[in-house]
Amino acid sequence: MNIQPDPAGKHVEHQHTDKGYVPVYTTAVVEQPWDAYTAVDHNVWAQLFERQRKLLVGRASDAFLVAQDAMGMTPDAIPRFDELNNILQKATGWTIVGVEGLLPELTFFEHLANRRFPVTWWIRRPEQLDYLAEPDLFHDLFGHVPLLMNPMFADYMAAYGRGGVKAHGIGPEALVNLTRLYWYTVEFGLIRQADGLRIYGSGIVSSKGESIHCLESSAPNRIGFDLERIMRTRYRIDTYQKTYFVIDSFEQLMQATAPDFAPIYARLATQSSYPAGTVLDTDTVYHRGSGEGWSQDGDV
Ligand code: HBI
Ligand code: FE
Repeated sequence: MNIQPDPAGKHVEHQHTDKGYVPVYTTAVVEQPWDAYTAVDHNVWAQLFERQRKLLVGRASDAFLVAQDAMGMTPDAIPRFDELNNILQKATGWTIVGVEGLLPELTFFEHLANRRFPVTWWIRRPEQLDYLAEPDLFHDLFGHVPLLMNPMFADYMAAYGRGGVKAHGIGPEALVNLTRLYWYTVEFGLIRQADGLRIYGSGIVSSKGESIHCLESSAPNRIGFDLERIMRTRYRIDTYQKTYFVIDSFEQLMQATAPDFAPIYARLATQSSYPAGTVLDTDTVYHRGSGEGWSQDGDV
């Protein structure tokens, strides 16, 4: 961990993870400085919110859209964390807490295990509208927070946090395996609905380009959820994903993460990991059919 003074005066520790360099800021929880947001900040929120909501019709999962509406989020202004917490806490016991940015993994896991989701308090600048390297308020609030209204997903996220605290105690390899699970579900997951594949991953729903790419491009693979397959699959943080994993339901996600992962980590430690674009003959691969149709391998 090398500590370098950050231009903004915050101490930034650079931490090596599977994502390469992840800037890690202070672990402090901060109050949302709502009165300090400028008209430019509120306008960035409004532009991103309206653009994504238009894009997500027919692309985001029903569960995501229903949850976001239930949160009462609008493009009118950056939402107030305390108002969202009144709604969220009643629904699933989760609350959001303001932070400076990415947290050390153990701190992050401890928050999740206690049903607290850390939300970056600042929003990107207008010139960063289409991409920025680390999660800002829009990525966290628009992308991650709504699904915490969904009881099953909310339970999964808390279980994930408990698993993260345990993995941290086991060691760095276990952590890398578990971070891949977060990446390919919470950040970039797809879910199968009767009317086709849909998005639930926060990294996708908060990204204009990837909301389209993940379902409509012929480039990426779309592979049925398999816990150990995911834990063995590397990923990149600076490009669109080469592979998206598809769950059937949040119940499936919850059941898959119920068992103790220690024996899985032990098994994975003896096996090599897969490059992000790998397709195995044991994979269930989804192919884009005509129109809305998606077919799996072996479908007639
Ligand atoms: N910190 N604030 C914040 N938000 C995240 O999503 C986050 C984090 N720290 C670590 C992290 N995510 C990932 O490495 C997880 O896979 C643990
Ligand atoms: Fe995220």
